[in-house]
Amino acid sequence: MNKAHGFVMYGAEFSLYSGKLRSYLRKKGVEFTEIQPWLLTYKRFIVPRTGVRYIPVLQTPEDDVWQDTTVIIDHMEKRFPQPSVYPSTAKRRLAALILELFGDEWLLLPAMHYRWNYPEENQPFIYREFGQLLFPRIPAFMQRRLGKKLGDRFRDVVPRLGISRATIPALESWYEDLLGELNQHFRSHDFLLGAYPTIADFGFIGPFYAHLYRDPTPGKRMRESAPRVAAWVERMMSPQAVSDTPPVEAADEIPPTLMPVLRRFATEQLPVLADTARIVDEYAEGIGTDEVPRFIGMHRVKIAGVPAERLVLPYSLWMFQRPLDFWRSLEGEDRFRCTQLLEEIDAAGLFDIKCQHRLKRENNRLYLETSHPPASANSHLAKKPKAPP
Ligand SMILES: N[C@@H](CCC(=O)N[C@@H](CS)C(=O)NCC(=O)O)C(=O)O
Repeated sequence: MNKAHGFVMYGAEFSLYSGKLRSYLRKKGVEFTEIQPWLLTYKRFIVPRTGVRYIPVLQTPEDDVWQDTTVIIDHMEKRFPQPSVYPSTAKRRLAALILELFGDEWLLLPAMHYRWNYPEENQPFIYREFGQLLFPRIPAFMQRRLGKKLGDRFRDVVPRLGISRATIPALESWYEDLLGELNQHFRSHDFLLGAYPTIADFGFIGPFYAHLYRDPTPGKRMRESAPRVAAWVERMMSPQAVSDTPPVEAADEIPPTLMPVLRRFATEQLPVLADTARIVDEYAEGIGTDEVPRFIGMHRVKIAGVPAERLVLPYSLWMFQRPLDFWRSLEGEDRFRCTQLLEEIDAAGLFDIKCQHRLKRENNRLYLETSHPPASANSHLAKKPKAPP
């Protein structure tokens, strides 16, 4: 048990990335308190200390305040290295990094679709949750009204992710096939890469908990058609930590039942990442400023094989740099084995994407790596610790 008192997580049950962090802290056995941020917590603490309006946020006992689950997990891994969530062998580690990216950034599609496109069952539930979180002290009917106002901001993003009348049938059958593959996988394995959770599981649990398990419509479907996936969600969210003893890693092998899921990354997400890299490069060469915006226009992509228009998301590219950097750092036998893996999942051609302009994350914002954030970039962060309300 990683006993260090005083970690505080600001997060919500219905928030995708909060589920990822909560699961990580529990599996690592980190003791923490969770605070549900309401309106004033955002105003007085989250925004001044992080400069952005995202959850989850983790506050350390030393009063460092971190946002972004990937960054938080990497800080925590340095502090609590055992048992590591990063496999020590090359092929498994590459697969884990790819699957974190796939879970975080691509499984957002079914998550957002099922939450927002089944209004009768889901929306009263989710509007109430938004309202209760942000305005806990007002009457229920007002909570629902204000919760709707906030929820609709998320709902309005759905079509801009490429989820439309044209893509929905293919997206649903794609997701059902994925559920089937995972259900089959969890017949023989407790977690994605085998006997213990890795960063791959934490990438997947975000969309799979808050939206696909917990929201009424997709939750019912999952429990009925893929009960082993539902059982994995419950394992991932249970308070029980994994053992302190570092797991002895098996040979550097990927469970065969996981290969279809890795192929989905290669055929679906990878071409979108390649096009994002091209657009970020154009942006950097053109009028681009040092800070890279959250969205750079729209691009034509395919979703579940169907053409769609979608927002260009530079953050996904920042996440993609992780497996890419790891892959580029490899030599000899490790490089050979990972090349084989990429070939087996049909990713070899595209994986070595040219990212002429790398992205870096500073003060919770994205910048072109060749540039320096302006001196004023820190000025949006409060220096003095403030007590959360
Ligand atoms: N990639 C970030 C994303 C955080 C994020 O997008 N959080 C959502 C809730 S799950 C949020 O706060 N969104 C507010 C918004 O988009 O304005 C992470 O891993 O923490």
